[in-house]
Order: sequence, then C-alpha cells, then structure tokens
Amino acid sequence: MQSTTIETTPPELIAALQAAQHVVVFTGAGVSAESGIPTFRDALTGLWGRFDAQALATPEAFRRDPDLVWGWYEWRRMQLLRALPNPAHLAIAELAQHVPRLTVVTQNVDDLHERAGSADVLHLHGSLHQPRCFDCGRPHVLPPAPPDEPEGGRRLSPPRCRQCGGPVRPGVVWFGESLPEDILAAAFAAAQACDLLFAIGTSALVYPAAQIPLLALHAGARVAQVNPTATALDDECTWSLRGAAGAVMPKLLQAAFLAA
Ligand code: BV8
Ligand code: ZN
Repeated sequence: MQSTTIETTPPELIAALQAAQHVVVFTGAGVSAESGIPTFRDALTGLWGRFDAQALATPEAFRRDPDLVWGWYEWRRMQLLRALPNPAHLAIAELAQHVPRLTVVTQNVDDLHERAGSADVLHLHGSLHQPRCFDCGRPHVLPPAPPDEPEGGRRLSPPRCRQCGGPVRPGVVWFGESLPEDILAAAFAAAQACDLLFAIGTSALVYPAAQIPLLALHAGARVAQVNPTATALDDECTWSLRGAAGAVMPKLLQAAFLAA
C-alpha cells in the first residue's frame, strides 16, 4: 500500500466519505496520544519502565501482585482525569453530523471519545471508569482521586468490595479474558455493514479487535488508516494516511464537508 500524507489526501477517499451511508471509526491508543495519554506500548513511563504492559494487563498479574497492578491502573486513571479530548476526538464526534450513520468502536479504556461528544461508543476492552469486584463482579464506585498523583504512579492496595470483601479490579478486559460478547458482536456487525472504515491510531496487533478492519474489507468496505508509522494494516487497507490523528482528522472533515 502506498501511503499518502494529509496534504495529498486521495480525492477518492474524500468522495467515499461524502458518499458513505455508514462509517465506522475504529480507534486504538494513538487517537489519545495527543491528549497526553501514552500509547499502550509506551504506557510504561516512570516507575513502570521496567514492566511489560502486556505482563501487567492480566488476571494472573493482579492475583500475583494486586498493589502493583492496581497502582498502575490508578496512575493511568489519574492521567485521564487530567487529560482533555484532542482535535481527533472532536473531529470524530463532529463527523456524526455529516454522515447518515457513524459507529465509533474503540480499544481504548479512556472516555475521551465520549467527552468529545461521541455517543454510543463501543468499548471492546472496557473502561478505567468501571472498576468492579475481582471475586463477585459487583461494580465499585471510586472517589474522584486527587489530581496531584505523583508522577509515575506507585504501588497501591486495591479497595475491598463492600459486598464480599474481595479486591476491586479495573473494569478493563485483560489479556486472556473474553471481550464483552454483545459489544464485540455489535462491532463486527457494524464492520460488515459499513461502506467505509477508519482505523485510527492502532498497531492492529491485538485480537479479536484487530479483525475489525479485515471484516470490513472482506465485506466490501474500503478502509482508510491514519497512523504516523507503519502497521500490520499497511498492506491491507485501501488508503494509508501517514500522520497524527489530531492533524489528519480535522483536515479530512474540512475537505469533505466544510470546504466553502
Ligand atoms: C482473548 C485493556 C481469548 C487493558 C487491552 C497469539 C496470536 C493471536 C492472538 C493471541 C496470541 N496470544 C494471545 C492472543 C490473544 C490476545 C492477543 O491478541 N495478544 C496479542 C498481543 C498477540 N488477545 C487477548 O488476550 C484478548 N482476549 O483473546 O481472549 C479467550 C478465548 C476463550 C476464553 C477466554 C479468552 C483480550 C485482548 C484485550 C487486552 N486488553 N486493553 C488495558 O488497557 O490495560 S489491549 C490493549 O493493547 C489496548 O486496548 C489495545 O487493544 C492494545 C494496544 O494496541 P493499540 O491500541 O493499537 O496501541 P499501540 O500502543 O499498540 O499502538 C498505538 C498506535 O498508535 C501505533 O501504531 C502508533 O504508531 C500510533 N500513534 C501514535 N501516536 C499517534 C498514533 N496514531 C495516530 N495519531 C497519533 N498522534
Ligand atoms: Zn465482591
């Protein structure tokens, strides 16, 4: 796939967006990078530099060292409380005003799409804002944390469930855990029904989420990727826009719908 930069957006992509009846926007950590949220692979700055994110994002890691894993997620939640949606989130939310149907599917556990104005976001991997009891599953309400969380986080004992006393865990899908079936089914259905899918800020390596752009392609949709670097999707997608989401998405929206 020959990549283009936003300055040379293919007119066929603009036309496809203008004509689309159903657009799917599929996002990964890269869409939140310009909000200051580290992407998954570099989420390990500061104290976490010596751990592999994938090793921390598992039920085994939480069983083995709940304070380490809970501390990491609280550190990430604090970052999120201080973060704001960026121009990519805002352009994606605005896109809903210009196409007949828009489905936002995200791998991210942040709420930046919602805070930018997107509705009915499909969260394939859960949310930092939905902690629950590790043992009985009861939802747990966390007090809003102090925004002055020390840089790099620290070990932190998880709160205990008020129902059974079990440890509270983050409301995310860990490696080795199943995705919420209804949400995954809705995302697959949207991918197979859409005319155009944007894959924004994802390395497209984690399954089953990474199947989504491929399902769209196999169902006859066209796929446009937005990413500053090469990914596993490069050879599959119809268009590949090399650039930051916060720069590319507003220009795409402008070129397709807002140009005088
Ligand atoms: C399951 C929540 C089965 C937690 C996450 C071997 C082969 C195939 C699959 C597997 C395998 N071994 C194991 C598996 C399964 C595994 C998997 O896929 N592993 C991978 C690593 C090979 N999958 C699972 O375990 C899933 N569950 O399979 O269950 C099962 C079956 C039966 C019974 C029970 C279970 C569960 C996966 C979900 C894990 N949870 N997140 C948390 O957040 O802590 S995954 C997490 O990592 C993210 O959610 C995301 O999905 C993934 C990271 O990917 P990205 O979002 O793409 O982020 P990344 O950092 O990789 O890339 C960022 C991109 O942005 C880069 O390309 C960068 O260039 C770009 N970028 C940077 N800046 C910008 C930008 N783009 C645009 N603009 C910018 N400014
Ligand atoms: Zn409980």
